[in-house]
Amino acid sequence: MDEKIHLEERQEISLDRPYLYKVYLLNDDYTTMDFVVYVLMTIFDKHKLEATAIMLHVHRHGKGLAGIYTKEIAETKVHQVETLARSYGFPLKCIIERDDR
Ligand code: TYC
Repeated sequence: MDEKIHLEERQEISLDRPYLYKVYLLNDDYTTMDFVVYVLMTIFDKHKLEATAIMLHVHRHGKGLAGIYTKEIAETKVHQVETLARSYGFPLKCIIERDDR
């Protein structure tokens, strides 16, 4: 009886709204700072000042938040970043983490 009530509560919460996913850029030694700023402006719709701040945060701390999206959009962003980076010969990497709620 207790278990059933608990399960129903969980279902109600999870149907509420989709999970969101954080997309992080990772630091490396080879991708240029200008390219990372360009990626943040073109793929993550940041203005130059914010893009520069995020890039410097990644450079100093190893990882930085580029944006928060639904799953499919987050996965598309990662693919766009890595495809663009490889086409310029950069090893830039991106990871996704499901947002807490
Ligand atoms: N560390 C790189 C450099 O010194 C710059 C950089 C910043 C690379 C952010 C990746 O996600 C990154 N050229």
